[in-house]
Amino acid sequence: MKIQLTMATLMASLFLCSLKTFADAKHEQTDKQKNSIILADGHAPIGVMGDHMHQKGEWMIAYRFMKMDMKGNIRDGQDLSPREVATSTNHPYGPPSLVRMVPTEMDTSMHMLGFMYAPSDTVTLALGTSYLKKTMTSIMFNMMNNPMPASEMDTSGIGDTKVKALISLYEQTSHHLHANIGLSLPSGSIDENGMMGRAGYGMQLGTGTYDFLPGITYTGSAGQIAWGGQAKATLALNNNKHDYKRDTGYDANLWASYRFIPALSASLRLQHKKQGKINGRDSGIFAPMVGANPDNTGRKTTNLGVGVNLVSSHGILRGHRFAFEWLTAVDQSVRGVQLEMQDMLTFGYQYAF
Ligand SMILES: [Cu+2]
Repeated sequence: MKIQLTMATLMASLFLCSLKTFADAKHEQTDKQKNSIILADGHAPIGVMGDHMHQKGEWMIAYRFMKMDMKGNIRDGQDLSPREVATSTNHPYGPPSLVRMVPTEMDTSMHMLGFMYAPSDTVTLALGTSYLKKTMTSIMFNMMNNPMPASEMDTSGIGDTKVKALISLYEQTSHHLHANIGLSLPSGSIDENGMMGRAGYGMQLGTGTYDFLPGITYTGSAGQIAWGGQAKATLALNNNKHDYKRDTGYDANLWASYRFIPALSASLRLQHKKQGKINGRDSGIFAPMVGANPDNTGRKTTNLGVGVNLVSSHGILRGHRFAFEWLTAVDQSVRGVQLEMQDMLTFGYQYAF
């Protein structure tokens, strides 16, 4: 715990120190940089994080709104009705011996605020924070397996904080490679309550753990076509205060875009990600609901996305970027019984100066 705190403090001070040099660096920007054309495809699809670096002294602020929809239950690739889930899913902390609370839908919306700053051409620092709202609709079954009216519950608050450094590894006119080194700090709550005890793992707002976030990003371009790939992992460094952590997860992305005019590009993205299962158990999560059992956590999802990037090079809108991406799940496998991922929308605004 001490080492992780020291690491966190170190990264935070690194970030703060670099802010000091901002004023000086700002003056070094040449007239050429000020008048250059900014290309829409200079950034990856908006759902990809840490895809680009900045030039020395450059800042960026970013706001993203993400909305994810999950609906319907699946097990072993089969759709299950709420009653099928209730009559066939074990509740290990019983009685009762079967789950009584079955989710039918879950919406997650997230507001993300990000800052980037480049103390040099080879290092870009990034800080990200978020506000989350999770809403879950469930059906409760009585002892005769008859459904009661659907009920809704939600949790909301600050999510985990991410501190990252992007380090350039290879830079050429049409090819770029950088390492993503990050740390996730447990600012998100893992104490959210439900109707009975703590809410399920999926309804909590943070991991409760310090997570190491290594990754690598490649981007390339030729004329009006740009492409890229990114692989990232999430490794929990400790067990949280409720005695669990998530197993290692990963997120792999491939994308390509076409630029119609300098200000507008459209993209396609293929994403394959794994969310690690809950390792350990929070004894405060014991209600007879599907999401209370770590056996019903962890999943692999393959998503396909289409997106649009917009940027202006002129006037007062110079440097302001707007982007939009819609991802839909094309394949997924879940451990145990879980809600099925449907789609995800991301809207983003970015401004570099
Ligand atoms: Cu940026």
